[in-house]
Amino acid sequence: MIPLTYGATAAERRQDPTMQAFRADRFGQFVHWGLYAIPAGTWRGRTIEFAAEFLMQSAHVSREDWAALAADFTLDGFDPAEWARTARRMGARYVTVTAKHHDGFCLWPSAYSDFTVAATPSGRDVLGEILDAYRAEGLATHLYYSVLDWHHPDWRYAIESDDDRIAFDRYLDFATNQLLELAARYPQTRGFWFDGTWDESVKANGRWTHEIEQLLKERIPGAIVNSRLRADDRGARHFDSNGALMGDYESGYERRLPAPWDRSVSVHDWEACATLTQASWGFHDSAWAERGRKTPAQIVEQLAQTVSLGGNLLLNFGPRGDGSLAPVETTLADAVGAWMAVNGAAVHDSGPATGWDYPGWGFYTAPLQADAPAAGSGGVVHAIVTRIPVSGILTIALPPVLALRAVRALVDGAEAPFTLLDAHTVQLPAPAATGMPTVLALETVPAGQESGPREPNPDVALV
Ligand code: JFZ
Repeated sequence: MIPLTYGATAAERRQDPTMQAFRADRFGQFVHWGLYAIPAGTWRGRTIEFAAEFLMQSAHVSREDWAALAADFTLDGFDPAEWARTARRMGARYVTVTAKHHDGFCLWPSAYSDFTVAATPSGRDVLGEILDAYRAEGLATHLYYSVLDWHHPDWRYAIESDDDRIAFDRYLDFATNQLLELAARYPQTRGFWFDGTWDESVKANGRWTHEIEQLLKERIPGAIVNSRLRADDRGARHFDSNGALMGDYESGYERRLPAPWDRSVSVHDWEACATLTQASWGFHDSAWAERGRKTPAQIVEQLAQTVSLGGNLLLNFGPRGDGSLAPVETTLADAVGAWMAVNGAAVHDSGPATGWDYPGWGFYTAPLQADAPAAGSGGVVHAIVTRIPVSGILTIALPPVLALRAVRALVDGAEAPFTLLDAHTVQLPAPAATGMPTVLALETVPAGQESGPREPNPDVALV
């Protein structure tokens, strides 16, 4: 064991109500919105095929020219209630909003910066309006905060001189002030999603990352903080030099997921974030961004894989410069939402199905229970079928302690006939292709009790 002062603070995963609620939510909406949504990937006629929120850097825009965009932040199509309804209909249970991204522009009227919504034509507290709108729809709210800041003169990428150290210490005071300001203004914030922490300057300040996490948790008891904030005494990130997770959940999965069979990841909480387009988080108005745009079925497959491995999925939306949602994003949200309305029981309040091996044709999820019953006690496991075998046959390998009593499709409650190959292996006709994953509720009982009485399955919405 390497002795550490600023390493991991908890040996076990959190089990308090706030953390349990976050875990059970499973599906969140990420919102990247800021000045970068106005040029939307094109600067002075030149489209840059890179993430829109990086345009200031990728198009070599000066601070002054970038700051001038604030005059065009006019909110002409801004309707946060519509964003929130879209997220709720989609089945998201929380939202993470970019309070400040790398360009330093603040969506709230921060007392510590002159580069905020207060300097835009409306002068409104845009962030506060967004958070209120989501809470009105019943979603929990988290704040994204970039420590990296291209606008602030004291930001440093590395500490190479005494002057750098003095400037960067001032910068960290500024960031602390802003974060405590956010906690004071928006005390209903459930979590903080830190980003822009990968540079040498931050890695050399593991102490600050530790202290700000503790301070935020003092101000907002139960606040949830992602691992991306953290560095330890030696600059190790996410996991400390002894391999223990820092922060409350791992936030390293970005535009990728753990392998479907890799159950090792479910020993801690984690959240993956995903883009709808190829690689832009902010709105990118271009043919380039449309290449590789994900379909509803792809999103649902990612969600199923994530839940089966004990993670959350944070799905990104990038509203347009005027504050309206692009129709292609609302259409996607509604298609995912239509699937969730029928099959949400396999996602919400669910997690890995203990003892069930990855079947290849999809994913198993099981209800999260505070007092998890013994693995052999039976109950419902959801089979989310994402890859229909060409044989047309679905094979289910049951954990040896369980027997199958019935299989029902969530979409219509219809019971599917199945055949026992041996005590633990079952075959059934694969569901018909519909373009979206089919969810089957597998009703299990302890092995030896499979002929017992049948009860109605409360997960099945009978139509
Ligand atoms: C960061 C930001 O730079 C980006 O604009 C967006 O906000 C995203 C959610 O986070 O981008 C990253 C951060 C980490 C990795 C890749 C891109 N990573 O660990 O691979």
